[in-house]
Amino acid sequence: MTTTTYTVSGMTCGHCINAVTEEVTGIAGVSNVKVDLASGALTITSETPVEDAAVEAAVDEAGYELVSH
Ligand SMILES: [Cu+2]
Repeated sequence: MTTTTYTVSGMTCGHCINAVTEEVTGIAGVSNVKVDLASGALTITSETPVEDAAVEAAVDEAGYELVSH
């Protein structure tokens, strides 16, 4: 298992957390997704390391922006 933490900007409420969680959970191999609204931290647990581009695309699809990792 691999855990990677990214930072997402633009999230303001529980709906945002759900949207990001749903999209990121859809990435192949991802087993757990945790979002901290206050810090914008997105923590992804996966079987094998996920591609940064896949995470960026998923966050973008949810309507937010990946600012760092
Ligand atoms: Cu929201």
